[in-house]
Amino acid sequence: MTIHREKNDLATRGICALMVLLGSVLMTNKSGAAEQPNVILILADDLGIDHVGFYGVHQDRRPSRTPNLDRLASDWVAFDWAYAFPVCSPTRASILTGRGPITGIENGEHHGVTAALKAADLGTPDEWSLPLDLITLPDVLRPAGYTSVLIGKWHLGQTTGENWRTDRFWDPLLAGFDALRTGSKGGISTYYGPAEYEAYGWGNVFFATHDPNGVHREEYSLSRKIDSAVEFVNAMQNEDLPYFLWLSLHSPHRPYTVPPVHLHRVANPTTRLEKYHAMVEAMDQEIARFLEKVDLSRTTVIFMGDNGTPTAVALDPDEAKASLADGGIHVPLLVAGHSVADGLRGRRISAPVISHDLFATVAEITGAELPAGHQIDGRSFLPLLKTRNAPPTRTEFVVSRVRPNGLRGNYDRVRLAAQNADGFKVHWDVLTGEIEFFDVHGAAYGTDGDPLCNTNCPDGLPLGQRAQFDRLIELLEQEESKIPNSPGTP
Ligand SMILES: [Ca+2]
Repeated sequence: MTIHREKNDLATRGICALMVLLGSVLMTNKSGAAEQPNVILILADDLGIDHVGFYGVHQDRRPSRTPNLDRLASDWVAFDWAYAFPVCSPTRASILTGRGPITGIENGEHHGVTAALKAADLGTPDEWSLPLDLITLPDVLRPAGYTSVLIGKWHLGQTTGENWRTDRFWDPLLAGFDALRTGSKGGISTYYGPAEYEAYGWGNVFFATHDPNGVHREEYSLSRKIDSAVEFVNAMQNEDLPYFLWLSLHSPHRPYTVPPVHLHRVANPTTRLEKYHAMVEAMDQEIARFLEKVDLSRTTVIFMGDNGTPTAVALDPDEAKASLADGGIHVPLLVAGHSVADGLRGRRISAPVISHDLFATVAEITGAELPAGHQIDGRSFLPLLKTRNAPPTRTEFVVSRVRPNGLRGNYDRVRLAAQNADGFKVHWDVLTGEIEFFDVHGAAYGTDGDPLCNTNCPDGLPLGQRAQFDRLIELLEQEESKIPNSPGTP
């Protein structure tokens, strides 16, 4: 399935202000219906459940202060078992396409974003980007009348040509977004000042819609993105055309940097953990500032982390980003607003969900339809927001960690994990053959805990556990069989 997009001209994009861009977009989209809610996805970068207070993962270790998220959890719907991929880019690709990296459910198609695009490679043509022809969430939202806008981190594409300093990279406009504001191609090198704009050597190209004169002020990056989001929401509040806003925060990803003093209460933060505490608290406070401007009667808001907390600051370093251990993939997820039934506010959901479910969920919320025959892995969890005793929308899922990026062979890491709604989970290191079987729900909350068994475990398992193990192994073998040039022997 191929989708054709009009290629926006870089130079034109560079001199257009956002609302000019939006004006042309809105004229070409079909008339939006007033009952179609806006959708805002706030994605935190590198925030696992261990640093979000209300999850209470480590009773003996202090998480970051998140008073606003904690308060929202009592008024929003909070998911206790939400998962993502263990690093940035695969999670973002899964949200945008509704598919896991390996999938291959349709004629061998997959997005193949199996690892984070590297900073050093973001400008070189041999790194792997999200493929240009895949159908994205903004692609399916456009015919439903939606305008899609990205504020913040992208991390899914590099240049399409030879000269990475001047050629166009595989940017969000090529992925279907209608407009961009304050953000960056990948991570940022500093949270203060114009150096952010130089991250990965691509200058102010991405930011041209934010500041066409190229004059950048010294300010805190997080606050600048929140300012952009507030400005956008205010500009759209009198429109009857719906929008999808992806507010893709860089926070609290490294560099671990002390935020402005008015945004946190950490006294003299000096260690990485203390700075991370301050960054999470600042993010929590700035999200609250943004949400004050959002009309939840017309808008559905989703807040999620993109992967687990990094090793340097995780409360358990063995359960951290880049790992398929629970702490590497178990993320906060909160939903509120138009799509949540009144009787479900404050409810905790124990059904498992995974990042590519966001695609299907947002599509259902907005009334967007997939092109005929197009298949995705994600399943809409909207029923869980509408009905108190709705059954789980999925009972199992698979996550992966494969390097190098792109599913092109010569792998140095192929790790898969499958988990079910009962909390049973199998890790498989395909290159070494190591297999471990866990009861995640039975372990300390939010950790894998001790494995029930390893490598030769079926022999010693009780019958019920053995059935669970066998099913998870079956899922893993299916996933592994789809890896091009797979190194494994199922
Ligand atoms: Ca991340």
